[in-house]
Amino acid sequence: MTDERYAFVVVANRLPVDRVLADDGSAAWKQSPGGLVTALEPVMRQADGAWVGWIGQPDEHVEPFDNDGIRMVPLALSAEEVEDYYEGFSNDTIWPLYHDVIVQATYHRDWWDAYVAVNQRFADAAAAVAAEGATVWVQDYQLQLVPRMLREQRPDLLIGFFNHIPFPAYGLYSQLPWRTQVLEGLLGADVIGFQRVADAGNFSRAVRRLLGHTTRSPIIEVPATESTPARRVIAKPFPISIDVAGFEQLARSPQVQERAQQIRRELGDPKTVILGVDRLDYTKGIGHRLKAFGELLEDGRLSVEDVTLVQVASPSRERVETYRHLRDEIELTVGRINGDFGTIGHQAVNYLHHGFPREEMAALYLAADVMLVTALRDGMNLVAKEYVAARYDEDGVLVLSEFAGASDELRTSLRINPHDIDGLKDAIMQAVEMSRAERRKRMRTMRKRVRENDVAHWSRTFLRTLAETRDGEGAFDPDPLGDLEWTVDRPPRP
Ligand code: GDG
Repeated sequence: MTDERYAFVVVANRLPVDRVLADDGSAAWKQSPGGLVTALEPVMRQADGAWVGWIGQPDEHVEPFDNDGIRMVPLALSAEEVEDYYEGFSNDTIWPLYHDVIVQATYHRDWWDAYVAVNQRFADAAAAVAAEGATVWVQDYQLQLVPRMLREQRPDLLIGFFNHIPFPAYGLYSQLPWRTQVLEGLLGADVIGFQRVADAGNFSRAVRRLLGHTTRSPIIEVPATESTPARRVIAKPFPISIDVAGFEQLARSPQVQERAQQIRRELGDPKTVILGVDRLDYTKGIGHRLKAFGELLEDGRLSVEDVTLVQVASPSRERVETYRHLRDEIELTVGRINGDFGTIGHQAVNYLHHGFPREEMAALYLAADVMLVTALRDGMNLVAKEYVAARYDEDGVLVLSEFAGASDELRTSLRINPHDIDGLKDAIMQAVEMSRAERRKRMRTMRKRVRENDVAHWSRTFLRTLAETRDGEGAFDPDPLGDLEWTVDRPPRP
């Protein structure tokens, strides 16, 4: 490990970098894609802190290093741990359970044992690099036990936890064989952040019912034990966002604009380009979207001469069986639609199963008249916010599932229930036919909202709430947060 100590430490399953091999065979680091990285990276850069996380490859032992002003503290996982803790418990137990069991959650005691052991190692690694009284911010569902494990070793720390995915209703959560241990793990934090009001409510309800603690939103009273004093924990929503200004700047660059026009030309200059961008995940409702689009072609309400659907489905979790099935199912559906409705000159669905650079994503957003976000359940959905941030021309229509956290904020999108295929079809038609004046009005309102709540606002609000849970003034040193305007708009103490 390292002897250096940091006043601000992020703990996440993954480090925000991937190891790549340069042409000459030497190793280099490249920023990896994904919601969490996109959201936290700008904050870390400004805060000059340390980030504890897995390198992304099994059995890789790498010494801590600096990357673009962020201290990286890699944690090694064995192939077996990756299988049981990551692909197993995290992605095949917690992920489906927390996304309302869209697919069945799998419960294995071996996976749970690995989850406990790996969470302990993350907690140990964070404890080793955190300075006295440091702030430690633990991220996401893979590390729910870390807050308590960390507090047991280091009661001096200020501990935050943010859950990027939904927290399920009690009726579903109570399936989890280790439901009390997970709640107790999370309650080791001083502040537990969720995406939506409903998620925070579900969590508090589970705490009341399973542990019997008193809750008075947003406060949870954790009673004293033989060895620990009584504590107050805050559980409330902090809707995550993106680097709005950075994204808009990218979209405004001449190269991206040129590329957006080129994309439309390459698609054969259709009247309407519809776009979907998702990790290939069953939570994203890609199948529902394809069904609606296919039926619109079949009904003759849309024609392939006029409309093209571009679907980016970036590869995800390909070692988990459910994901392999999903890929087969989606690709079969795309093939059917193209076979049934395509012509020599016009493809109905342009399906892309690979990742793209950020510039290409921005160009796709600019090229798209209609953006489809049809998630069956989604913590937030940053793609929806990126589309809005990219549309500096105040054009484009966002069709947005009410089951994505983003729909709480983006209220002038066309909000849909993706299970209601007829409703989804009507919304797509409304989007395709919407007047320029109405598109502008709706987009303007959404742009105002995302500008007000960008990722800096998200992290600032969370960290300020965290700092204020500590008795007395100045217990947390705000200096590492530099330009984040730490002291503005202090809300009243809860
Ligand atoms: C989890 C929660 C929550 C995707 N493909 C490419 C690419 N991406 C980028 C998108 C976006 C991010 O990945 C995806 O973020 P989402 O929010 O849409 O979804 P999840 O990955 O499921 O994220 C989610 C999020 O955490 C944050 O809290 O919103 O609800 O599930 O930024 O642009 N980026 C690039 N190439 C790709 O091919 N460059």
